[in-house]
Amino acid sequence: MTGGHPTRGFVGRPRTHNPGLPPGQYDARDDWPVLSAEVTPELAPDDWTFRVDGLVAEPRTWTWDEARALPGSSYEGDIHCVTTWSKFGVRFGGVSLDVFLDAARPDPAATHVVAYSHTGYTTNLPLADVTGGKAWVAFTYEDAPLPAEHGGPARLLVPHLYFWKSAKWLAGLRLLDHDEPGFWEQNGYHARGNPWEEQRYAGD
Ligand SMILES: Nc1nc2c(c(=O)[nH]1)N[C@H]1C(S)=C(S)[C@@H](COP(=O)(O)O)O[C@H]1N2
Ligand SMILES: [Mo]
Repeated sequence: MTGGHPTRGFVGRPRTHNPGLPPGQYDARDDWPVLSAEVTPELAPDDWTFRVDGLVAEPRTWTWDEARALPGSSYEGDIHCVTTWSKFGVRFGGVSLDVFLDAARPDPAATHVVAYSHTGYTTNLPLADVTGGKAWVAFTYEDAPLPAEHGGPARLLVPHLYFWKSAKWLAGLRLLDHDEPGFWEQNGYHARGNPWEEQRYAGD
């Protein structure tokens, strides 16, 4: 017997039996697959804008410089794609959606949003899933500019839902008083997409 400290175990996460892994997911480790329905657009920061419209008191559009000048915040945690890969401990930097929504002042009747991309991609979310510090307009990944294929210059980040909700090349949010299925949701995917409840397809 010695009086040594107990060992901390091995460094790194096991591929299975990871309590952070939602049901049916695997740990993609260093891989970050690209999943795009569109060709990656050539979208320079100077051509990027972000708009909040629909059921708001003050529809607003921000340029890149205006958005980058807002108070920033970051997300460090996990992301989960419905195609079953998850990534652990990733870091995105950006601006909380709360900052944009507070400026536009949502109508009390607003219950849902449709996020839309500069390419035409859409995805729907309950307003409650993009407020309260749960969603970002993300500009950086691991402290470097977000790569174009991953949605740069800016994407939506809603990490507590399946990653198809995190619209790449984000152009805006439209606030609605009802739910309106987006691109994948019209094609059989779940309206909300909570990975912990395995809400992959409509009816799950
Ligand atoms: N504009 C746009 N955003 C999108 C998609 C897309 O096809 N177009 N795919 C979604 C899906 S299905 C996933 S899993 C993630 C993938 O992001 P990644 O390519 O950075 O891994 O983006 C989401 N956002
Ligand atoms: Mo996906």
